[in-house]
Amino acid sequence: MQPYTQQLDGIFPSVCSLDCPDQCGLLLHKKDGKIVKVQGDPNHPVTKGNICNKVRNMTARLYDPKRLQQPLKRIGPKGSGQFAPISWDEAIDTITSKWKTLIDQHGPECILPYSFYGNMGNLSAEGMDRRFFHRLGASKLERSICNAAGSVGYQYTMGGSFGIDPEETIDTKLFIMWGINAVSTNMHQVTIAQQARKNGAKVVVIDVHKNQTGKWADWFIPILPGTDSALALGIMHILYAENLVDQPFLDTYTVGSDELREHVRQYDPATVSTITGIPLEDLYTLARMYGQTKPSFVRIGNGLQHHDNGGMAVRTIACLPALTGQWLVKGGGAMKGNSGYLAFNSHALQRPDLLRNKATRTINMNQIGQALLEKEHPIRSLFVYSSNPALVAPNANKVKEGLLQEGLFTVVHDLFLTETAQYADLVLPATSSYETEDFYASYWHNYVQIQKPVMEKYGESKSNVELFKLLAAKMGFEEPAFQESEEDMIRQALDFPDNPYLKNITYESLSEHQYVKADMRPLFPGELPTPSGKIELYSERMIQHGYEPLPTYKPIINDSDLPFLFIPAPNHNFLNSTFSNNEKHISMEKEPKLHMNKEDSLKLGINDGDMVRIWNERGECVLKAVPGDNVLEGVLVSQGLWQSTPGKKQHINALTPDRLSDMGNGAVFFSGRVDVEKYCE
Ligand SMILES: Nc1nc2c(c(=O)[nH]1)N[C@H]1C(S)=C(S)[C@@H](COP(=O)(O)OP(=O)(O)OC[C@H]3O[C@@H](n4cnc5c(=O)[nH]c(N)nc54)[C@H](O)[C@@H]3O)O[C@H]1N2
Ligand SMILES: Nc1nc2c(c(=O)[nH]1)N[C@H]1C(S)=C(S)[C@@H](COP(=O)(O)OP(=O)(O)OC[C@H]3O[C@@H](n4cnc5c(=O)[nH]c(N)nc54)[C@H](O)[C@@H]3O)O[C@H]1N2
Ligand code: SF4
Ligand SMILES: [Mo]
Repeated sequence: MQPYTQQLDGIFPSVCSLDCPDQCGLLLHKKDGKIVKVQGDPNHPVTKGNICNKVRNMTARLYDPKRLQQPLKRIGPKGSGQFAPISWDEAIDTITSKWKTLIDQHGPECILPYSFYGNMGNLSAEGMDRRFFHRLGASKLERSICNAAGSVGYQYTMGGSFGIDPEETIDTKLFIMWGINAVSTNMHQVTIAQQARKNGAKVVVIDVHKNQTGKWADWFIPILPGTDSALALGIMHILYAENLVDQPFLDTYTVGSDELREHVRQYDPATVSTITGIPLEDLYTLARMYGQTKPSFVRIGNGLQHHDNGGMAVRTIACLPALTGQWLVKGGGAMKGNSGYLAFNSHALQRPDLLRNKATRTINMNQIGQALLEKEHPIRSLFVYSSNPALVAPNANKVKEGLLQEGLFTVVHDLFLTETAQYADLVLPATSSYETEDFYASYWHNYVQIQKPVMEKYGESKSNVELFKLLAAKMGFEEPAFQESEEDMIRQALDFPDNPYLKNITYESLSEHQYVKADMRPLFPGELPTPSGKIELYSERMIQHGYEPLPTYKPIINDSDLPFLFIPAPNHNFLNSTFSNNEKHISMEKEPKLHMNKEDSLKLGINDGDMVRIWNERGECVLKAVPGDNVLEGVLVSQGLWQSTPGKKQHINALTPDRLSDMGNGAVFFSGRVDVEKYCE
């Protein structure tokens, strides 16, 4: 068969490459060689032809006139956004000769890659790039901006990223959507819950903001930010006190139930109600509902773990299903993320052995601003791809200051001249995921999918794999690892007998079927990858790592005396900063807003639609106020990562703290304090 790229017309299978749990199956419609329509694949077993508006409008991004077609070099002052086109030869020559000099003078650790999952394809996100930077001996990046705290927390309880199969939640009777804005961020979980609802299921949403998901719920429970572990401990208190626990399950499958029973006595409902802001009656109703409904499913979101205490919050909530024995019932249990089932051979893909045991330093991506400003052993070159740190990283003014340093040689590989690329010395055009071969493993629905290139490479753009091969060749790296094809790499990654769930997933089965499911089996009866093989309500390992062995509530850090907690969450029509530079998507989202409680707005003389200034010691923003009942007093919520626009102060991360969470060195975007006032020009 002709490769898809050479067929000018037709409908071709694809997969959504965005960092979204749903990882939809897609169909790309081509006419005269151009993709004219992006549609959901109706045959995909989970996503079933439904896709979000963002991706339905993807062609506007693919062929956006602003999309990069050629390499660019800076011709004005740093950050001025003035660039001139150059050839790929000149670009690769410039980078490699600069790096050779830097390595001779300062060693390879003065070079830092910065990347994340702008394209979830595993070859793009953690393939040839990792091989290259390992071989180079560059500083390593700790990629903990997203789910690090929660993953580590969940792991202490459950041993790894293993939750229930979302397809089974069709049988669930009680959904607790906890710190997840699923209508915007996991829409197919909402679709499944809707179907379960027809069979009598109830949906409870626990969030600091009554957003679209809260409005969709049968019962919305507003909670004060960063107090979720206290709520979970209060529920446990009531479950034990009212004998709503499943003792046979606890005896067989858990460690530490007796210790936990004693420990949660201190989290009496009155205390928990004060901490969380949840009325006493509601606390009892929720705990009893949870204790009496089977199967129930707790979908643990990413929002609640972007706090100082986020790891412990997830660790604590993950204990709940064990107390009532949910795990033995189809549709019962919890999920934070399911990446454990589809774990592949990342050693073969990333080749850390190419580092040859050199101990290189590691830099946390959440503290990139600070790292760039470090005077001792400074970072002298930053290579950014598949991420947009100037917009997405916390404490943005510091990031900007770092990027503006004259001595820093910055290269950005992206589809657009992003906020970060504005500060670059060289900008390289990247292909979209539809232009290159890759494989995708969902962290929610347990299917692996393959992408074969569908459209010709746009302009002179190159994929991540191609780019790092070119760089390797020019650096003189001769290892076979830098010669391998996409197909070779996919085969190596899937060759992983350590993970029995991957059994049926091969290059052949993917090429034939487009999506193949993990060989799923129930977690229980069975052994978990915890030290005891059981659910660890009490964890010895946590003591070794310096934590309390039992789930515990610790308040978030008060980082100033300012009166409001600020929650700058994602929005519906962007994906992190992706789409924030496409007119179509901006028009769907309109403008950045600030949600506040109407009592607070009354006290401050702020009316609906007023422009308000929010600020703290890190920075300031000016947004449009939306007073109402959607947040509790003392809480402010914005949505979306809006790009800097002349005359507007809407760079949300100018306000966010860059300290690290209790576990996994994660980001704490939602634990910062601010003040707010009516804005006068
Ligand atoms: N449309 C859209 N979809 C996306 C993304 C996007 O930007 N836009 N981003 C993608 C990515 S990378 C990720 S990680 C996921 C994130 O998606 P989610 O898992 O939904 O996480 P967030 O949207 O960050 O936050 C979820 C909710 O947590 C709430 N929250 C904040 N603090 C607290 C708290 O202390 N307690 C509780 N209970 N709730 C709290 C916020 O108000 C928000 O409604 O979505 C992915 N999908
Ligand atoms: N205030 C606040 N800040 C946040 C969050 C929040 O909730 N609130 N969420 C955080 C979270 S959970 C996350 S995951 C991060 C995400 O932060 P990032 O990983 O930086 O995600 P994006 O903003 O989507 O940027 C991805 C970039 O990759 C580019 N790209 C796409 N495909 C490719 C490719 O194949 N090759 C190359 N070279 N580039 C490509 C896109 O054009 C885009 O510019 O943001 C974090 N920042
Ligand atoms: S962003 Fe999420 S919901 Fe939208 S098409 Fe991609 S995977 Fe599906
Ligand atoms: Mo994320």
